[in-house]
Parts: sequence; structure tokens; C-alpha cells
Amino acid sequence: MNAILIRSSLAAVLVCGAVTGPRAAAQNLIPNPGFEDGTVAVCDQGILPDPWYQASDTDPGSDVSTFDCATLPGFTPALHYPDLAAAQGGLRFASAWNSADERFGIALTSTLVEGNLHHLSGYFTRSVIHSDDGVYDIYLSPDADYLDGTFVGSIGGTNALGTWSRDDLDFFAPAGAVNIIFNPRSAGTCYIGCDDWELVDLGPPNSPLTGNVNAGSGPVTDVLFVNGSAGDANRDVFVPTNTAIQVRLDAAPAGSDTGNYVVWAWVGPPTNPFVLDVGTSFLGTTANPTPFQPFASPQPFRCLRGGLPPQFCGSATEVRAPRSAPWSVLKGNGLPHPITLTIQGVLQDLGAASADQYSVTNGVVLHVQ
Ligand SMILES: [Ca+2]
Ligand SMILES: [Ca+2]
Repeated sequence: MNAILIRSSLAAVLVCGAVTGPRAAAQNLIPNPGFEDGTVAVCDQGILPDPWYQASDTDPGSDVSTFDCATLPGFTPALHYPDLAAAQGGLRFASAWNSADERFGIALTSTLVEGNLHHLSGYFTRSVIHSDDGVYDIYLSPDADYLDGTFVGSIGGTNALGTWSRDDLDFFAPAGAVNIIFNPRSAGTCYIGCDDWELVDLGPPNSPLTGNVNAGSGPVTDVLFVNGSAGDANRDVFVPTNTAIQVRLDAAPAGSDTGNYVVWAWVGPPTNPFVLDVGTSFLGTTANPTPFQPFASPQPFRCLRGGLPPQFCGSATEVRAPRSAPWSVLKGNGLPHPITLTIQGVLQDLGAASADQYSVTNGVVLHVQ
């Protein structure tokens, strides 16, 4: 199934009212983010205003469109975007055509801090001429060549005809990243208009086992416990074989409203942390990939779900589970064989940092031995 469609449908389930940015305002690391500054000599295609550059050899290349060529020159939007009334901001926006191998890029205001969590957002619209589903693949590079860079994710799949829609992407910065390059991709042909880019540094990520319950209103709080413990400094809990195992999920300290939750269990210790974005919201960082990153491994093998749609469990086997948090479940006989399990989830949280009021719970690494 199309990952973008999954994201959109989940956003519809989760989001009540308008979604605002997931974090407080910070400095935008992309200069001229709305394409309003910089000279374009003629009202034609293949030109970008400085400091934006063509990141491919295609001639004429990526384009800036303008709604008033006499005031601020650029290509006419009427050809590709006849039903679009205005740019998202100002007069101009930009587009690149995947079928002609067009790309564009820009030098950031500073080199990204390696390993820090970064949040990219922008606004997108669809061409009537090159109207297939598409995205911009994002590369962070030490130079202007995307092939020297690191692919960090895709953005802009929300694009639709005649309107602007926002999309977001969170990623951990690779080393030496000072150029961002936008590479359009489609199974068919796309020419996605984009405007008002923003890239902000969210700082060092927490340990993925810390979670972020209550992060919007106070100290991050543990809510997931095994035999009453959230684990030692490494989040490890040790239980002998054939000994009772109780798993408990508390409500968030600020309240969990209707108590919606999901808890995943992976076989083995945490090995592959991932950012969890659902719809347009940054929810937190998980210790391993979730069903929202179906092509990454390891995937959870068991899933407990209350009040959230089936996509939260994906292909993991669902275990019969309480309808809402708080709850505790007891396996009186424990487990007969040694095994290591990583356990973590998502909890509805009125004190969440996310505008959608969901947080990633702390994780616990259960060692049955
Ligand atoms: Ca603009
Ligand atoms: Ca072009």
C-alpha cells in the first residue's frame, strides 16, 4: 500500500482541527525559502533566483514561477497550475520535472549539527500537465551534488491540484551536510510546485528508549513498566523463565483523554531507532522501526492496540488487548524459554509536545533468562 496514503488516512483519524507545527519556532536554515528574493532576468523557464541553483545538467532545468512577471520575473504558473490563485507566500514558487531529470538545491545558512534531529516543512501543489503522484526526495550533501549526499526521506506527497498543502519530514542530520537538494520522483511524471520551505534544528534526540510522554507540559515521564519497573539505566528488566510477567501502561500524567494507545514488541534488543511521523505530526523517536516504516527492520512481531486504527499494528500479530489505557496485563506463567524483547508504544497524551496530543512511551528491554 502507498505509504503516503497511509499517512494521509492516519492524519484524518488522529487530527481534530488544524495541525500546527510540532515544535516552537526556530531559525530557518534555508535562505530565500519562498523564492521571493533574487533576480530573474526574464519571464521564462529554467531560471532560479540566487542562491538557489540547478542541481542537474538539464537545460533549461528547474523553474521559478511568478504571479506577477512585471514586478518579480519568473515563468507563468498559468500553464501548469491554471486553477492556482496565488503562491503559498509572496509571488513566486518553484518546480522541478522528474521526467527531465530536473533538480534544485541551495546552500544552508550553516552546516547541520550531525546527529541532531531536524524538521523540514514546505507547501506543495500539483501540475495539471505532469499530474501523477510524486514526492521530492531530500538529500543532504557536503557539496552541490546530491550523489555525494545522504538521502534522508521524502516530502510533498500531499500535493493536489489547484491548492497548497503542507507536508513535513523529520530526519537525523548526516555528517558535513551544508547543501540540501530536492530531487523529484514519480512512477509517472510529476512537476510539484513548492513554496515556503523551513528547516529547523530540533537539537540532540533523546535516547529512543526515553520516549516523550508529557514533554509538552513538564518532565518526560515513564508510563510503560514490566513487573513494576521501567528498567535500569539501560532500560533493562530481567525476569527468570517461567516467572510471572506483568506489563503495565499508565495514563499520561496530564491525562490520556480516551486512553488510545498502541504497544509494540520486537524480538531482540533495540537496534535501529526511527523518527515516528504520523500525518504531519512528529510523535517521537522509537527504538526500532514501526509499521509506519514497513521497509525497515526489525519490525514488531506482536502488537497491542486500543482506540487506534489497524495501521498502527501493520503486519504484526495483534494480541487481545485492553480497550484503553491505563491497564495492566499479567502472564502468570511467564515465558518458558530465554528471550529478549523490546517493548514500546504510543499513548494519547494531553501533555504531549505534538499538536495531535500523542507521545511515544518509554521503552523497556525485557530479558527472560
Ligand atoms: Ca513564495
Ligand atoms: Ca523545467
